[in-house]
Amino acid sequence: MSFELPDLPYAYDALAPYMSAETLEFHHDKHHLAYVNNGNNLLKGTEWEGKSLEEIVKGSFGKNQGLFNNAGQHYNHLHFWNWMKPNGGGNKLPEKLAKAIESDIGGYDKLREAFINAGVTQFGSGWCWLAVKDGKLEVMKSQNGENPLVQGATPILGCDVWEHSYYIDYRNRRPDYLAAWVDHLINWEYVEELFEKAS
Ligand code: MN3
Repeated sequence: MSFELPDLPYAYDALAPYMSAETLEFHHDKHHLAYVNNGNNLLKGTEWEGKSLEEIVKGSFGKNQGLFNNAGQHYNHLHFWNWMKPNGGGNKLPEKLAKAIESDIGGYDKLREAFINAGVTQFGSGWCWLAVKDGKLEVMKSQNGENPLVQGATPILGCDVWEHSYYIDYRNRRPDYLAAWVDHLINWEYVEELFEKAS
């Protein structure tokens, strides 16, 4: 199978004012498309041709850096578009997820603080995450195109802290972008769906 760029699950202007149409046009139509095209070119003739995206991401990590970068970012962005929705975010957690966050992280406020802190302290490009590892929820961060899959965990929520994700709307204010993202954009239903699959 080859990588394909999906349509956004909402209109380009649906996430404003927290994420502008201009940001989504660049981020989806140019950045994600480049990962798709580069990934397809680099996948050709490798042992991972015909494998699932997860298998490609895990298999190419540490073995084929170029392919991994693009496959990892394709995986991350496929989910990233679905981790957001209009009128999302805040403490509106589905029940099962709320219980797990309470017992594993200490509640929504602690999760919010730890998640934003992970994104703010990721030096340079990368991602911050909520992932399931050994049956427990954990906040993580990663550099560049890496994600919790290569740390033996399953990501259920992730925020892109590459500058291309926020510079048009927030300039250098990454903490403001992360706070707005958590408070207004997270699609908790999609997070719950991935949580159910992972646990
Ligand atoms: Mn990105």
